Amino acid sequence: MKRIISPINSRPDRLPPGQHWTNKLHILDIAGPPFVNLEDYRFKIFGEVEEPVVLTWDDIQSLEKVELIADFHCVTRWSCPEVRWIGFHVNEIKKLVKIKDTAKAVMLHSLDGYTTNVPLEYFFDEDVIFAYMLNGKPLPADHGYPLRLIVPKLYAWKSAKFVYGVEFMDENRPGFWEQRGYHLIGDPWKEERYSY
Ligand SMILES: Nc1nc2c(c(=O)[nH]1)N[C@H]1C(S)=C(S)[C@@H](COP(=O)(O)O)O[C@H]1N2
Ligand SMILES: [Mo]
Repeated sequence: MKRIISPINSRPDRLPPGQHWTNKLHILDIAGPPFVNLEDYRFKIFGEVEEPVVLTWDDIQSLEKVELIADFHCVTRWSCPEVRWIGFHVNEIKKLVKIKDTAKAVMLHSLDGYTTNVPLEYFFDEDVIFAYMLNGKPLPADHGYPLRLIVPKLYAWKSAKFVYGVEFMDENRPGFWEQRGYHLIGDPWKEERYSY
């Protein structure tokens, strides 16, 4: 299994401005965990791609496994150090679909109705994975079972839990929190908390 240690973990400015360390992942979501039956679960890749793809849970398990160790920064000012995730790297998506040149950003779609947008240059980064395990165990329901995105270099609201779809978009359109004033990018080192 490939191991990635997010480069943010070794930066001298490791703790972004206005954040404090906590040793716990606080649970934050808009509606609580949805009920998921893995037999029926499907992961869809669509939008600005040549041919959309639909994966089953077995398909996801057959993708190359990676382990990511990364700090997790929530916009509500807590940061949790060295969280251990296992899943598949976002580059696996490039092997499954041909992304059109018109694609500029992705929208993550979640089973609780949540959405969040990530520009392509942040999405296809060395430390971005779709995770199905946390600290050596299957993702707990509260933390995004069965699958979630992890984007260590952006605030945690971009790390969509309960994900069922990735939509490639021709512009960086706002998701759930972004429509309510959160920043369209969300870089913690630039304190991109709000869009105003
Ligand atoms: N589907 C979904 N994903 C979500 C959210 C949500 O409400 N729904 N909340 C986000 C926010 S604001 C944060 S801080 C993190 C929290 O992750 P955790 O509950 O695993 O700590 O999940 C993010 N992903
Ligand atoms: Mo958050």
